[in-house]
Order: sequence, then structure tokens, then C-alpha cells
Amino acid sequence: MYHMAIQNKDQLQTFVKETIRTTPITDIHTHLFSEQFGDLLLWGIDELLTYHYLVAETFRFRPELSYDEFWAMSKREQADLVWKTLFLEHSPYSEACRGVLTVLNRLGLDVSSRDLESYRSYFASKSTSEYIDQIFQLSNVSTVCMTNDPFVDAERERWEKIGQTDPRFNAALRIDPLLNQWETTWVKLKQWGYDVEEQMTDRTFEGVRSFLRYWIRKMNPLYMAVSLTHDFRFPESSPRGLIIEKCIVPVAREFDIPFALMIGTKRRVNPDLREAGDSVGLSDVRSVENLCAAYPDTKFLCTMLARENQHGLAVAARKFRNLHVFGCWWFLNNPSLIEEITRMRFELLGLSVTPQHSDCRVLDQLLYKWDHSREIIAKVLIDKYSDLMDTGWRLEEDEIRRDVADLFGGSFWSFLGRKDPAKG
Ligand code: HDL
Ligand code: ZN
Repeated sequence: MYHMAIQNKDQLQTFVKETIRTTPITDIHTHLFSEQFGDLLLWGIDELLTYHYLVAETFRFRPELSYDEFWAMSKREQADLVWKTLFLEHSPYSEACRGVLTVLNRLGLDVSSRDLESYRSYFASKSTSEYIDQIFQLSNVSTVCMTNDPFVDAERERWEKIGQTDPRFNAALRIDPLLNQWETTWVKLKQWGYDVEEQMTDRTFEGVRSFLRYWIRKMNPLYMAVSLTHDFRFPESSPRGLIIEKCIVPVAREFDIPFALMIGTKRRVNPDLREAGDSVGLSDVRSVENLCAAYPDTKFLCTMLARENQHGLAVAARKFRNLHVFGCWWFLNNPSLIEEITRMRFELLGLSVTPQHSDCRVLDQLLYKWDHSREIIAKVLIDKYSDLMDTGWRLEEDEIRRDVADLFGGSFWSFLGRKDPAKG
């Protein structure tokens, strides 16, 4: 194939930006659901405005508003208050506010009108399936990975009925209650017919392994995932430590799927904020290194919530090829931190990293979370390629296309040892 070399920095900038804009993305962690999951899939302006990030920001300007009063409001009333507080009474330049406006703009709505009712009528005219198609097409996301938690009744019941799901939506088996609330979770497993007891016995371990096998066979997940608080340590002679050692790791290897660790939350520091009440804590990278070292044949995906953990995590990934780092998670999903973290990762890990995931809870957020991140990743990549040009390295267009495809899911699929189903 004729190689087209990049001739100068202007051409480099233009080509990288266009390649970043047109390369489809595999979004490896979201809270989205395919249409078969019914009202578990959130979309539209009122869901966008009541995203828990915006709820937290609204309360900061409403010292007189009681939490109970807010939670008693309808979704529409909550959205009205968020809109009034964060968009009309104050300029909406926080990332979560800006995101709502990016979505409206990308849908072709008149953001300058500030006419919430006109936005509402636009969404009211959409059906779920046509809107899913529209958002995937506009955001140029090819597939998303869901967060599928069999301990959520509404979700478990739907899995019992669902056959083939939408190929744009991959599954991930989320097991937080198994690892973080064993003292109550074991009772549920027993009720579901698994031969477990509270004590960490071989019988219990086999019961938990059969639970995992059942859901992996049902969901065909890309990976198993857990969110862990900042004080997570491994090894640890606790139910969490033992279930990881005796159940998660062996079953992950049996099915050749990674175990994804999302580490660093501080749960419900303000419980009145509900979903918005979690905070961040400094985590222990050593524990991730211990896991990778103890189980070299098991694949680990990892993202950490504290900015201060990012350098250590990137260095850990240099030590362990069975560790794949991903995303600028949650409180890190802001332009200044995405840029800092992406620069550090590209300098330490090159292409062997997945720089971003969206964590979308509302379908339309795919438009803004990826538009904003594409722009930053392009900026960092241009700098990195520009440094290469300065050494006399010849940059080829098809190699830049290859690199961007790797960063936007290719490295993830290679790490999984699977082909991207969206690529046929
Ligand atoms: O545990 C997780 O997957 C987190 O992403 C939480 O869902 C968090 O509330 C969130 O939405 N972060 O973006
Ligand atoms: Zn998440």
C-alpha cells in the first residue's frame, strides 16, 4: 500500500484531528443499557439535567433546600431547578454543565434560546430505538460496555428474559455486593440456590464460583468488574481478599476474561446526596502490583479515582503486562486532568493504554463525553507526533490511523484477546 508520509506540522495537526474525529470508539465502561432493558436506559434532557454530578452542584447554590424536599420532587421539577440554578442564575462552565450544552448543540438545537421547553419537545418527538441509532451515529461510538449487576433486581429479572442483546452493547459482570458486602450477600446467594455459608470454606468458594459461572455464561461479559473503596488492600485475610483469590481469579482465568478493578471511592460521605454522595480517597497501588504479580496468567483492567494515584498506576503497568490501565474516571473526567493524565500515560505507556471511557449514565452523554475527550487526546497526540517529527522520524498516515484505532479500543480488544464484534 502506498505510504502517505506527513510532510509538515500543519498537515500533522489537520490529519490527527480528522483521524481522531472519524475513528469509531469502543467505550469500555458505561452505565448504559440496550433497549431490551427498558427504563434502565436513561436518555433525554430531564435525565441529562438530573445527572448526579449536576445534583451535587445544584445543592451548593441552594443552602435552604432540604435534601428530602429535592428528592420528593418529580424528575421534571428537579430538572427545572437544576436548569434555573446552574444554567440561568450562574454561567454553566463546569464540565457537567458544559456537557449538557454540547449535547444540545450537537443535536442541532438552539442553545442560545435557553428555551428548556423547546428542548423537551424535541426529545418528546423521539422513539428510544431511533434515538439510540442517532446518538451512536452522531458520537461515532461503535460499541459500549454496560455495567450489569445481577444483584439489582430490575436487571436480574430482565436477564432471565433477554435473548440476544443489541451487538452495540457489550456486557460486563459487576460484582460489588459480592466483594464489598459479603455479610449480607451470602444470604442472597443461598436464597438463589448456591451452596454457600457465611464462613470462607471450600464449599462457599465453590458456591461463589458457580454463581460467577452462571452469570458469565448468561451475559458473555467482556470482563468482571468491581468498584473498590480507597482502603482496598491485597492480599487481605478478609472475605474480599479470599473471594478474589479463590473465586474471581480462577473463574477469570477459566473464561479468559479480565478482572476490572475500579479503586478509590469513599462511599456516601454525604448520604443525603444519594448517588451523588460518594467522594474520593488515596488508594494503594502496591495492592494492584501484588495482584498482578501473584496472578501473572490473569488479566487485570484498572482505573483509579485519585489524581495522586495516576503516576504510580502507570508505572505499575510498565511492570506488569497483565495490567491494562484505562480511563479518566469520574472526578478525573475533566479537561485539565484528562490532559495531564493522558500526557503522562502516553509518555510512560505509549499505545498500551486505553486513555478514556465515558462512564455515561445517560445515553446522550456519549456526545459530550467523547467530543470533549477526543479534542484533548488529539491535542496530546499531536504534541507526541510533533516531537517524533523533530527527530526526523517519518510519520505515515496509515500508522496514525492504526494508533488512534488502538487508543480508541484496539489495545483493549488485543488485551482481551478478542475481536471487536463491531468490526465484523
Ligand atoms: O462505580 C462506578 O462505576 C462509578 O462510575 C459510579 O457509577 C459513579 O457514581 C459514576 O457515575 N461515576 O461517573
Ligand atoms: Zn461507572
